[in-house]
Amino acid sequence: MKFVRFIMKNAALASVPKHIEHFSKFSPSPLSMKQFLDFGSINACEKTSFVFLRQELPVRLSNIMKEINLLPDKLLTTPSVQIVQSWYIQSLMEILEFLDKNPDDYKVLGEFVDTLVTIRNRHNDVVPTMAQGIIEYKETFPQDPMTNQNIQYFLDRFYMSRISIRMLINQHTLIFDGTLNPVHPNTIGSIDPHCVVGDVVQDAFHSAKMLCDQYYLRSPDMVLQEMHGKKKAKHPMSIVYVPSHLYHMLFELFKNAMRATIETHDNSNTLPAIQVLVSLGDEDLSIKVSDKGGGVPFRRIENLFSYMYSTAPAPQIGEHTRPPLAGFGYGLPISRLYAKYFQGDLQLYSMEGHGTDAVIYLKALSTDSIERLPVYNKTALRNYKVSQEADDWCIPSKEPIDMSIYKVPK
Ligand code: P4A
Repeated sequence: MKFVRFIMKNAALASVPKHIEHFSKFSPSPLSMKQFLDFGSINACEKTSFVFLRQELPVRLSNIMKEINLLPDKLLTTPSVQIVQSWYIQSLMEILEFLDKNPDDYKVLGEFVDTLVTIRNRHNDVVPTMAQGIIEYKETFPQDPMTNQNIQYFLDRFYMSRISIRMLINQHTLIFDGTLNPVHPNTIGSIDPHCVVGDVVQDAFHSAKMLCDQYYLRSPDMVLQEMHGKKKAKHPMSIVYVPSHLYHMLFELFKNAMRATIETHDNSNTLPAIQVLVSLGDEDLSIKVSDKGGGVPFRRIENLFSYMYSTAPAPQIGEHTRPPLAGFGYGLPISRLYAKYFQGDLQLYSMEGHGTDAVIYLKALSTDSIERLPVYNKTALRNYKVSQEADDWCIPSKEPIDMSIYKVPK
């Protein structure tokens, strides 16, 4: 019996490349907020969602697995990246099991929910494990041509794919686990059709403030202003959105703003407040978080979003560790992906010597909030070819050249 199971398992494993080939030929299907809400409406059909997901999840998994396979061997063969890849293979195999099952059998639908929960848990630590892979690669090949740019390109697409797959899994498991959400009865899965932006701003601010007080024994206040055109907003502004995504972004921005504010005013008794402006237009709902924390030189802004530059080895036990407000890790790049996931963005406008404005742009209309998904194709493939060629912009020389040698004698 054990032997038969061994053979079966290996037969399934051997057929994985063939399935990846097949499913990666399909483009992922981006869903709109409306489609997400329809899956969770009164006449929501678990069977429809099941039939959609047993196709769509293999498509999204296979598209990104093709890109994992394009990583240079030196990164792909690190122990950590190998583990992550094995999780993707295992999860793909588990979903493929449902392709020949009967959608009208309620037991099949129940097993599918259980499988999705197992898969979600398996992938919980993908972000720190990939980060460890980057560390292993940097340690083994300190000066390899695989550039910051290549790693940035891959991880932005890889983490965006992961956000989207977890969104699909969360929606299905939350809506069809047979219970109502007792804490948030009006949410549909993880989506709040009336997500009150000001409330999420307050929540995220207060969490960051608690951390800040704990470590610095002080914290700046916040002033919140909501605008609708030229008028002050009468009603609290709301959008159709995933509150946990918005909270994640705001929490990150508040931690950064507080750290910068405290570190630049450490010999002052007062701290300038963090100003938040929520502005609703016809197309965008924008949230600006402004601080007077001294800002960052323009040259360094890109580094704040870089996976490579923000991947530092974990502090050894006993070693001095940075406070949790440091905003280390992947806070900003992942926050920007959350904003981009539903067609928004997150940008920093900093003025060195003064402070930083961080702006989250979201779509005001749910009809514009459509998933932004990576697709594996020839254009993507081109971005994995590591160029050995020289840059097409000059390297600025530090020493000005001696112009006198060009002087023409009179
Ligand atoms: N000034 N301004 C910011 C930072 C500094 C800042 C900062 C020193 C740099 C790194 C960091 C956290 C803060 C800010 C708001 C932001 C981002 C950066 O949204 O005031 O952690 C890596």
